[in-house]
Amino acid sequence: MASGTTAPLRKIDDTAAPAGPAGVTDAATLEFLVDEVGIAYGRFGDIVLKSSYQPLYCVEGYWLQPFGVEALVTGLREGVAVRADEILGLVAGERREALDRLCRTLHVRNHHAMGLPGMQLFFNADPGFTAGDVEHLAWMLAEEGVAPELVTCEITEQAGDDARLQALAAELRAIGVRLAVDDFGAGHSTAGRVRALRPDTVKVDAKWFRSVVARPDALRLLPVLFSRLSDLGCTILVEGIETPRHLLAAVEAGADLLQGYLLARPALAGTIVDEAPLQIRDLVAGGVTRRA
Ligand code: G
Ligand code: MN
Repeated sequence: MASGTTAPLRKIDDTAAPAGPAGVTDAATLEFLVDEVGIAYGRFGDIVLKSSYQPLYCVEGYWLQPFGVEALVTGLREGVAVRADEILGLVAGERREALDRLCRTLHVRNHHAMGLPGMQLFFNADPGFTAGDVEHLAWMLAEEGVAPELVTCEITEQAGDDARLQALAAELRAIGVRLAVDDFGAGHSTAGRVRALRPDTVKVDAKWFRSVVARPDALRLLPVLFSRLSDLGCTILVEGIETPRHLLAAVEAGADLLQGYLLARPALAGTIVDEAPLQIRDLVAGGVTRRA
């Protein structure tokens, strides 16, 4: 697939749905399309699927330096947003896998088309990610010319078989992709999972983080937790930074990486990503200064 060109409309999967929930989507086709300016998007029945990217920042002294993006799925039905988990919940089995792969294809292809070759790409993968999905990912990265070491798979907090997750971590590493444990502190994203998987990055769950920030006794222990995670070889990303208080608490506790609405919101693929660093002092004061 050459990026930036208008590819012909291509159906990627029109097999009949296996025993999924009844509804119009059972018969719906999945299509991969490219718009007139070269942005890839998908169609699943009456839902248009687009990729959005939210910038991730690295803490460097008093500055936050953009170093990557998390890719997210935006669904639109007649212009109204549909949540990604709602869309994925519409189908099961092979069709869900095909839908999931379509979303990843959009993320990788549009990331490539962004023209920021050094930007790292993070995206979600649930513990059901199969060896076939890993193979498909490796093939797609090669096809799009995206270096696997720029890519991080975030394993979500859902339940998963421990042995399978360990195998998945090994499979992802074997193709050169990095691993994150997403939503640490929520669901099954526990210290046990971190010790078992030894991810490159731990993403601290936003809700959990806020509950810690609200309790002075818990907040005092945060640097200890972060340094233990660092000792395991993990970089620490705090998500859901919405206020100056969240920002300062994360930086003071020793977070390496940050994500949140205070810094940048997700934006649809095709929107220019601002590569300028942000100054912590100005974010705290309510303004934003760009370094020249
Ligand atoms: O846990 P995960 O990495 O998948 O989180 C990504 C989700 O969090 C996305 O849906 C994104 O829009 C949302 N998100 C990102 N930053 C913020 C934030 O500062 N506040 C809230 N409430 N949600 C956020
Ligand atoms: Mn995530």
